[in-house]
Amino acid sequence: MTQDELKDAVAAAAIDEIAPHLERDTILGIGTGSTANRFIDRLARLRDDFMGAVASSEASAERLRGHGIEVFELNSVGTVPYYIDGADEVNAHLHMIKGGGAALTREKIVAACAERFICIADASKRVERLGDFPLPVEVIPMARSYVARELVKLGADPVYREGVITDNGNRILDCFEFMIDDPVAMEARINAIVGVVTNGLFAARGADVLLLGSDTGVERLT
Ligand code: ABF
Repeated sequence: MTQDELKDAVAAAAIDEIAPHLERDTILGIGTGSTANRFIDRLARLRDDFMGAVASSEASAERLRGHGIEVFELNSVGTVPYYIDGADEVNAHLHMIKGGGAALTREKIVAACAERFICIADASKRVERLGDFPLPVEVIPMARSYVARELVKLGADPVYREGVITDNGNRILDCFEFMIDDPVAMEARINAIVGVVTNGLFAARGADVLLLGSDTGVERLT
């Protein structure tokens, strides 16, 4: 199977996972990226079975509206029963690196408000140790150089993602050469640097369910 077919398979599996639980007043949390897009496209067929969605990016909000799915502000919703999103890397503990698409802060906020986080990914995302994928860190623009120096002290090689401004008006530093042995501890250490808005480690609040697509089918890991 191609990577696109695997993404389709996990998107379909996520629909199967949530469909029996949808009610007329359900509002879902929806992530960002090409795997999440496939989920959104399939969700369109169920749009009369639930109320709407909270999106983790402007791009996903636009795609949802394009399918006639109402998009709500998170502040008016409170909690969502499910957050469905992709990942850049995921380990056996369902800790993830996310944020390759620069939407990490909103993704982490919606994930924090979710009762269950369903991660959908093809097998290429599954790793033993997080860090081959450069860890994104969203920073306040004036703190960019300071935060980069602090990240070097932690052992990373941060690179400014030129030309990218996040949905929140901030900048991204990508941490290369940064293998992460203790994702929960490192998430907290990076968050403690003044000027950091969010980092792309989703470990303190990892996924509850991983739907992982490979040539042998979709594996459900918890
Ligand atoms: C979001 O989309 C991000 O956190 C992650 O960076 C990316 C994964 O994208 P894709 O599904 O296109 O591989 O989930």
